[in-house]
Amino acid sequence: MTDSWWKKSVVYQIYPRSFADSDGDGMGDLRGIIDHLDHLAELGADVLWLSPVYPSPQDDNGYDISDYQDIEPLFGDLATFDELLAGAHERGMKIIMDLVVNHSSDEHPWFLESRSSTDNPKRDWYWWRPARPGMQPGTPGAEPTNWGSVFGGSAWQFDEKTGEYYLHLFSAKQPDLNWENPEVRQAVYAMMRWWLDRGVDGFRMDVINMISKDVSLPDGRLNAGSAYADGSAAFIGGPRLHEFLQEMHREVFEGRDGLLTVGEMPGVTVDEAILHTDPDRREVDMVFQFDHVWVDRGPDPWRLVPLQLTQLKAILGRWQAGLAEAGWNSLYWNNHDQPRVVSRYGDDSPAHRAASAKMLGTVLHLHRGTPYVYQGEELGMTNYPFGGIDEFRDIEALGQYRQAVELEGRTPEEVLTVLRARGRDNARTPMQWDDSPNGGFSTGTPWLPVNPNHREINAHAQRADPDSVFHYYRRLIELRKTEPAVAGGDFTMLLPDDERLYAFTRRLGGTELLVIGNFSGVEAHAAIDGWDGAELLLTNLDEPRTHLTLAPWQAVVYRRAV
Ligand code: TEU
Repeated sequence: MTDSWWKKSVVYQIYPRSFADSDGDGMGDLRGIIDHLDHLAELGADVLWLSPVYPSPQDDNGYDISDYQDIEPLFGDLATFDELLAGAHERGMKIIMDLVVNHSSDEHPWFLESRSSTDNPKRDWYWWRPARPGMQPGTPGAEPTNWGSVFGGSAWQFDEKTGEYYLHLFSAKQPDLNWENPEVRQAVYAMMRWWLDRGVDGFRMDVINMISKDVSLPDGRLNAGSAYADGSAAFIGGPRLHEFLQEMHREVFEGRDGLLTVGEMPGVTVDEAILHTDPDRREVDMVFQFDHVWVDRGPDPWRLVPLQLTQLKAILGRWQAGLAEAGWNSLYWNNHDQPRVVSRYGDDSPAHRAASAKMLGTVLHLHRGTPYVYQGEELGMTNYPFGGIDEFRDIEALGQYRQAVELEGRTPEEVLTVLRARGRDNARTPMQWDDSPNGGFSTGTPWLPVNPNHREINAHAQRADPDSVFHYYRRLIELRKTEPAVAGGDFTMLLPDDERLYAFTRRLGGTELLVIGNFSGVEAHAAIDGWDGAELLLTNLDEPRTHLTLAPWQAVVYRRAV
């Protein structure tokens, strides 16, 4: 791919069920997105990424797909999809689809056939295995491996009908597709071409670094206190991953221009990411790595670890340096799986919420890479005040809670403390459009409650306020279009040992930018020389009174000629 327009672009992620409900059933839909395209165009988004909109039993909110070539009736139909695509294109925005092909739904016709008998032609499209030798099939411990699923419990589901187990790294309703089988791969490529022919502009590829597995399926290491093992060594960055991605590129993307591909890759290393994103290797344009959102995760999954800024800088600095020559970074704080960043790495109290949201946006967008904005991030939306487990809807929260409390002897309170801070439903409460009872999201009963703070934090109020997080994000995105060093400059980290200030420079030709963010509630001075008299391009608060002394949660971007 020679054409790298996406280096100058910003992607906006839409989680359709929580974005805007046009028909009052409490669930967002495609018409709701069409109704709000102007909000996205005004913000300056170049690309919209839609989380899955395909027919699905909704066990994992659409990441369990039962038909890859249609639209979920709750969301609309293909005609409405075409209208959405045209509406986005008219406004100069592209649309990329979520591609979920590590697994399908157990209700997909492929799986229904596969499970029907051991000699069905599609049997081998999924991972079927007999019980552990010498054990009674279907009894505890007889699973083919000791792997746990991401959502709690075993990664294997026993199927009475044929007496074998199938692999599901996620929910039992998400059986893993067997990419070793060339028919599976060709079926996926044909489906991808069908969407591109329809006019979509690329794909975000769900857990794409899990599609190649070590076919010997070895047991994983069991950590003390956990009921199941982590099997990921056998399926993260597996033996044929590069081969499969290169084949996909040849079969699907070769000869097509103007597209964007981003592979979601939990656990990917910098070295692997260089190989995946080096344009000469023809795999994907960029990957989502996870190191910087796992920085506040300790060895014990049910204990919160506070953010240590020096670690965050070490991680992101390593990614910046690693992909400086070949490859390209994606940049994100938020998505539908992460808690709200202002509550996580910022300060969501009324005094500092807006400033810290703007500071976090500044630091992220000024790194080298393509920034992603998750719906509501441009408003500084916060985590939801969850009470008990009955208020969560996410299959991950519910499954992990069950395993931790019922099998591993954790107390409900310790598990809830972590779910409230880190649970995925924090990202999934409805978009806050205005101060009306359901935040303008729906006239019915929202599938997940709207955050009560929508009365203060909403798009309507922020569009009217030039000082809002929304207008700040708009200016930040605009800066990428007007200052070439934002997209193209090289990156140098400064002050790596400072626990409060995140500081770096970007340089392109004769222009250098200095970016500093104060990740704390106290004033802090940056001991950096040579910036007297530099032009202040952007700040989220008043101009610093003293040179390079930042107020709590302040961000500054300076420019100088070099
Ligand atoms: O997420 C992949 C993934 O690794 C998640 O398990 C994530 O790390 C975790 O949920 C964080 O708490 C993708 C999708 O983004 C997610 O929504 C799906 O549930 C998952 O794949 C299965 O399709």
